[in-house]
Amino acid sequence: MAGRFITIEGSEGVGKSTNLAFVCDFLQRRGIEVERTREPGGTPIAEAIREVVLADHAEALGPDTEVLLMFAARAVHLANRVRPALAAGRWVVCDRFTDATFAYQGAGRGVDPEWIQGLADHVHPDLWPDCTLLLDAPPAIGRDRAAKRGEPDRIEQEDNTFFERVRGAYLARADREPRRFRVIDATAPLEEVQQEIGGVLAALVERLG
Ligand code: T5A
Repeated sequence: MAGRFITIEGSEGVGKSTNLAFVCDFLQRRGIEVERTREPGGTPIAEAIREVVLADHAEALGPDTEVLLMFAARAVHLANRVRPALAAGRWVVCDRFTDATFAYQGAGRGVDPEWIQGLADHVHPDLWPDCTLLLDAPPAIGRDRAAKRGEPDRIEQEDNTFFERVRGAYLARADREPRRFRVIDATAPLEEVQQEIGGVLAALVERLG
């Protein structure tokens, strides 16, 4: 049986990595084989592209280049990691996917969403997540949490209005695709957030497992 594809999205520091671990653990306890991964990244080449995208450079790295790098990383990640895992029947749990490109490069940087859609149609015409958990919180909360971890990367250095646009774009996408998205209030204490995610996953395993 083909595997399932679950993604976790949200603005900086909302708790994606923390809750990704919870999701994997929840599924594994139910006997599901899980492949945990992230974007940009997830394979050696895609991780190398991630370093280029997130590092500070003396040379300008414009929005179009950012989009193309995200899709270059995505193409190799899908080919060498995600699709083989799905074909082997594993559930792929991925920290960010194409929704992030619409939110960050589309709404954040002002790149034409039709162009992003065209690249998505080319790179993964047949593949969208079965379920996307959107962790939602005002940017100030996520950025406070993320700041405790250390120096911000190139994208984390953007201002609050950038992250407001990112948040707005995610919520708009969730509104348009209510069957795929589950919006989780990430301002709640972690225990409550994970209780809600557990409820979503239990229903998902029942429906898709
Ligand atoms: N990107 C990515 C694009 O621009 N376009 C794309 O197409 C893609 C795929 C890297 C960057 O790439 C960009 C977006 C990003 O800028 P990333 O690695 O996902 O993406 O980077 P971040 O969003 O920066 O991820 P972070 O690791 O910063 O944040 P997380 O994973 O959301 O947060 P996490 O789990 O590390 O939690 C942060 C802190 O908060 C605490 C945790 O314990 C931790 O200390 N916390 C809570 N505290 C209180 N209450 C809760 N409910 C909490 N939940 C977590």
